[in-house]
Amino acid sequence: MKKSRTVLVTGGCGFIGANFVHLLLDEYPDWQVINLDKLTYAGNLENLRDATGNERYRFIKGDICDGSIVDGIFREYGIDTVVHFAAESHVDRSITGPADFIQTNIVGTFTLLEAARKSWMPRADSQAVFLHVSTDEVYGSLGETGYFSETTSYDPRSPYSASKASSDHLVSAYFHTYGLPVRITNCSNNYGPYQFPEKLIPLIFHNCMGGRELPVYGDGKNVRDWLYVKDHCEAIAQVVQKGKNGRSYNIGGNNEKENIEVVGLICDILDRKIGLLPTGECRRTLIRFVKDRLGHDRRYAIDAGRIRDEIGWQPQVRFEEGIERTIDWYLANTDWVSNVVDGSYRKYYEKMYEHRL
Ligand code: NAD
Ligand code: TDX
Repeated sequence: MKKSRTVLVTGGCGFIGANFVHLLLDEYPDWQVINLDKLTYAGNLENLRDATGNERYRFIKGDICDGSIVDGIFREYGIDTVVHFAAESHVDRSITGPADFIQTNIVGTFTLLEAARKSWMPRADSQAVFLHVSTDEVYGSLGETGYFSETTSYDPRSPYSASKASSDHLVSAYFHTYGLPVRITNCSNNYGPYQFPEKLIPLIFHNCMGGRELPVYGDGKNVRDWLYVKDHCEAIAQVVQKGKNGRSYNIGGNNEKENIEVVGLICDILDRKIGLLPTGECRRTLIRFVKDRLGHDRRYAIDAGRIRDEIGWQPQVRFEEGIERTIDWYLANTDWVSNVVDGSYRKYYEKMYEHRL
């Protein structure tokens, strides 16, 4: 039996957050969702167009670093669950401009922790959960062998992963110091609907559609462990319900692939689904090896034994199926992609949704 909850989702207009809000509205009928999102370049109200008018859903435009907004939400809605996605999430942007990453990922997480502490402590309701959504990148880079487990030492290499590692440490500190009921999930690379086309898979899709070059960093042999986004969202919902406070859970897809393999596969799927390029060539001819990302982590791979054994979660969607589904979604939503790429998504609805506490 799923208990009723009032969930503050932060960053619900981004890629994983929007998929998570859809999951809750579709499959958790007793859960109310308050979505706090600043609508940075990565936040898109189009992602939650279907939720408009749903009485279990409320959107609030605001910054997680703004203590008065966050405190007001806890007071007004009686939040008993926080699922914290909001972050600056793109490694390349963290290399060229780290300041926003420090502000949102560290100061923003701190602001939310303080609001939860003031609202819930010293005696938090037994149902209260603060779930911090984090990444496997906090563990650094693997060589040819081995896996990240929850006991692997933190060794972040980019400003992005360092900011996420800092926020993970703050979250843990609030458990040890104040007894705040926190949980952390560290997940591998996600793919699926609504991913911003700066990330590898949607970027390659978009460039393939326009017959543009496909940039592959370095030798293309860096390895990522890909997980279909709906599997990640279900894992998070399970950790909210069945996880233990003060504990972290690694989430992964058991699906290691070299980048060049992923890029080649997208080319092949598109050649098959929509035909060759107008020149008669296959899309693999668009691949270009370009200058490597600074500090590019070589390999990520997750040991997801803890969440499997303690919570019973395992990925359901095989990569071959998930990538077909993802390409089909992007093909059916070319307007979504072009609105993002030409910037027109920024104009939609923003004013309509503005809410002052
Ligand atoms: P995203 O960049 O697509 O979305 C981030 C969302 O947060 C956007 O809607 C943005 O408007 C919002 N946001 C940013 N700064 C904000 C602020 N100061 N206040 C309020 N809202 C703000 O990110 P994503 O890929 O959906 O990732 C979500 C979370 O999951 C992040 O914490 C990320 O570190 C983590 N994560 C992502 C992946 C992945 O593969 N994408 C893997 C593991 C973990
Ligand atoms: O144009 C590209 N060419 C390329 O070769 C891009 C954008 C990426 N790459 C490579 C870099 C990585 O090895 O592809 C791999 C995947 O890159 P991204 O999609 O940028 O993801 P990554 O850097 O691995 O980080 C992602 O997964 C972990 C998310 O962006 C993070 O938020 C998450 O924590």
